[in-house]
Amino acid sequence: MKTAINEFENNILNADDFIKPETVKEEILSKYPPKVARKKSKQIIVNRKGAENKHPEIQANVRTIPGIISQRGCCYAGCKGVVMGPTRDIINLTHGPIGCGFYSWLTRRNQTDPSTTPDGDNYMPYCFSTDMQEREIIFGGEKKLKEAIQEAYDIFKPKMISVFSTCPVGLIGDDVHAVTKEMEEKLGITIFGFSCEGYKGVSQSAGHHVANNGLFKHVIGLDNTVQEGDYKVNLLGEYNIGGDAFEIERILKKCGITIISTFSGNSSVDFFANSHTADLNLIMCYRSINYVAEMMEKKYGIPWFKINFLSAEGMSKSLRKIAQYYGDQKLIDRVEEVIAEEMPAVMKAQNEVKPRLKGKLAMMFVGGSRAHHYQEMFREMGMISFSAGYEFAHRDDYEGRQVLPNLKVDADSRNIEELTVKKDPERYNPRISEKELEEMEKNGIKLKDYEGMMNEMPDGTIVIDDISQFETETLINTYRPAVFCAGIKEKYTIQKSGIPMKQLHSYDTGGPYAGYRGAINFYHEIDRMVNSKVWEHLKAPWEKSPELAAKYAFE
Ligand code: CFM
Repeated sequence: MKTAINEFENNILNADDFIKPETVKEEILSKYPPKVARKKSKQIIVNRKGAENKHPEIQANVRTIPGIISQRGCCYAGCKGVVMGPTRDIINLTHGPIGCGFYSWLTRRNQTDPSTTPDGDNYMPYCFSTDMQEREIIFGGEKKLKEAIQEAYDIFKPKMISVFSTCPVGLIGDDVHAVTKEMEEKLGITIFGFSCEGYKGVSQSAGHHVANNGLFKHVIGLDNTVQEGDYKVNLLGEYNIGGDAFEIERILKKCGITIISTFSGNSSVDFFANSHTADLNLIMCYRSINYVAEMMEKKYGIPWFKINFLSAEGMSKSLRKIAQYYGDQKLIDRVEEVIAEEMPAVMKAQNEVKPRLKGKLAMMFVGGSRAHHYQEMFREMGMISFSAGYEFAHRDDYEGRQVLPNLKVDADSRNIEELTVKKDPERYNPRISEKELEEMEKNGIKLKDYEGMMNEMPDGTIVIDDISQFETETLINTYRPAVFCAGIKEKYTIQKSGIPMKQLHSYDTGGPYAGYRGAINFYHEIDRMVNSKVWEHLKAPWEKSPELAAKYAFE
């Protein structure tokens, strides 16, 4: 389908006939009741740099207005599904009604390869739940929880069990921590609980934080074995959706970089337990796991920096940053060799798709990091990320970490425990000195920093936090983008309006999209979707050229 947008070239945002985003914002707000409009106006931002070259402030991580259809999930989803879910050899037991366990079971395409750990344990194909009934809601569910832990232990003999609290558990006051402690003593394996009741916080983001705290308190640091390897890193916030982590592992290995642990794609709790022995933490998804990075730095002295392995350019930049960090000529040379080996195939694919995609618009509304990470990928195809937003990100994900000191801590955030972390008396070992750190900053290697999404988007783009169904439809109908990226809840309404829709959560059935081979996959996928003939057939033949036309008598 030929859309108005297709006529615009790269500089579309400055074209005279391009509908001004300010107009669209006004149009959206005019449909809301005044109170809602006031709140929403702070979440719909036209990204233009104003005075001091700063973009406007955005409101994020606040409650969704009741009645508005949002894309968000719950705290339990963030803790159990997102952070802990991809770990194959821990039994993740949902304490709650069966629906919570069932609908968080295998719905996220996080892949795993059990052959990479000697015991090959993999409980991910199973769904563990206490299947709470009215009985437990009235009389308490602790007894049933104890029995469930015992049963799981008897059948599987796992090395670790964790328990996730769902809404009713918090409401009736079951003490999962007392139960897990008692069972830990009884069974002699690591067992711990999460207070990740669905209603905590304002979205799944709260659950990430709860999961980070649990991992840090109960798992990280359990095994002090020092492994072989010249450059030992942890990969934080990579969940192996559609096999992304496999491709990243391939490339890092080729460069001679050892991954001690990935949190938590293709992971084992054995890797987590040992992760404090790494030299460096690389953060892929900042939103979901920055807490672990910060706490590991305080306790063990491991520095962190942000990388992005999505897009070929991102991959190369990140590899170079890692090599520069170590400053070892051997690694610097090896990284260049690997990039030179991988890039010809990437360029071939880019050159193939670019003429068909150049200047087209993409919109992406996903989670808390991908709406940013995929922009480079679209740029490589010549496309423009005109509108983007997160479901549950915080202001630092949009505007960068410099806003952190000004963040308001509201009642919903206060609900989530902040751990007090101190230097470990024996194991604290700062990997780099203050002087080296200064030296690195001078050379442009920024540690402990994230610039956020808005800084990397052109002027005149629209950024929307916690986008609603109505706002999505308005954007689509106004701009007719070449592709819209979001999740399953949005997929079919978008496709029905004639716009190709790519899921950036599950990747539909595709992937990997990370690394070099992933980028090639993604270019071809977008090209296939956007240039498919199917969109031409959206109107039935009789709608396009009616042979018979009728009028109502009153017309
Ligand atoms: Fe991080 Fe994620 Fe994301 Fe996320 Fe997610 Fe996901 Fe996501 Mo779906 S951890 S914030 S809670 S990158 S499940 S792998 S795709 S919303 S953008």
